[in-house]
Amino acid sequence: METRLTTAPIRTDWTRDEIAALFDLPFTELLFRAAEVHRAHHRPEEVQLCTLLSIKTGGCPEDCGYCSQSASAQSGVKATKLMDVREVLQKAAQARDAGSQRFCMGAAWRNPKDRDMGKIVEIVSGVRAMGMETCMTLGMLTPEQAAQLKAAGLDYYNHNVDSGPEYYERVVSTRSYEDRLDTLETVREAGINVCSGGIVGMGETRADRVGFVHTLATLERHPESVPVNALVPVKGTVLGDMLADTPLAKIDDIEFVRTVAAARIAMPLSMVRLSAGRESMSEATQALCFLAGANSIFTGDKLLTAPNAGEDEDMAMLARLGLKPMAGPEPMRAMAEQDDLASA
Ligand code: SAM
Ligand code: DTB
Ligand code: SF4
Repeated sequence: METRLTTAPIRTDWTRDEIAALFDLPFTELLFRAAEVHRAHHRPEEVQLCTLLSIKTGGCPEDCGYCSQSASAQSGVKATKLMDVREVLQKAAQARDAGSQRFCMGAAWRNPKDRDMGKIVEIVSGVRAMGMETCMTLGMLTPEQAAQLKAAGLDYYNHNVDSGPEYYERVVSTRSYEDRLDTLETVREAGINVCSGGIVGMGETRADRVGFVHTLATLERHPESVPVNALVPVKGTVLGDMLADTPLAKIDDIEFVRTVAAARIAMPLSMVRLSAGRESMSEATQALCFLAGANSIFTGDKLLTAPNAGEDEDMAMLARLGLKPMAGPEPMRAMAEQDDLASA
């Protein structure tokens, strides 16, 4: 099926009340509207398969309350050095051969050191030369580092806002929401596609989830990629332990699907990614996410440090749902369309 394009305007002037009104719709109505938007801009029968690799694990100086890789967590994750280029390229080749289109690499850094950039650049150009789409998430960037990544051919840079601004401050103390937005701007200015999303199920309120979608949907230009993660509760992290003690704080699946649907409606052209946390979701919930507009999943038996369903299980799920792995490029036309609208 060809991607259909509509002339509906892409709005960046959403109010919080408007986003809240989406969340408040009857669930079936919300899903119906999100599915309509999805069909207007994307190929709804396709799901992009992506693989994650942690190229530098653990020992991170930041104190993100959800993360197993923070040096302040007691998660048992062992800190490692930056992986060798050859080893990363081997993993990328394995992922490509298993059907992944996109390779996302993460480092547990507050920011990369300039001395690491040579290796990072080699990794980006190597993975790209294999015909895979590349995404990196390395923490805060200077404009010079962003320019180096762009020159190496990096397709996307991931840097999540994680939640609404108010809740963010309760989850991370070593940096501010503004710091996050500044890096997004640096990435945008370097001409790299922006990947920014967040985590639901951290004990935040509906208003925080509204704030999260609102932040992304009111950026001057929507992120081309919006990962929506369900918290993977890890023992020894602040949030993992808090949720273990107060299980009622766990988000319900319907609310997770609502967040995906609101993101889809507010950011019609973006790739909305059903990211971490699928291990604790039924196939029925995942199917609702696809109906609500999710375009992609992380496959392979590991996320960065947490376990994930393997390729075989995912291929079987897609077959049962009658969906297929995305074969061609992402609807880049959609991005070009956004460019046109921005310059109109
Ligand atoms: N250090 C870099 C940073 O924070 O931008 C990159 C790596 S960091 C692990 C990438 C993203 O993974 C975070 O922004 C967060 O949204 C997500 N993440 C980390 N731990 C998670 C967890 N336990 N459950 C769900 N998502 C998680
Ligand atoms: C994103 O939003 N989710 C991915 C990717 N971007 C880098 C990371 C998920 C991490 C899940 C927890 C873990 O494996 O440690
Ligand atoms: Fe470090 Fe990123 Fe984990 Fe925060 S989310 S502790 S910055 S690796």
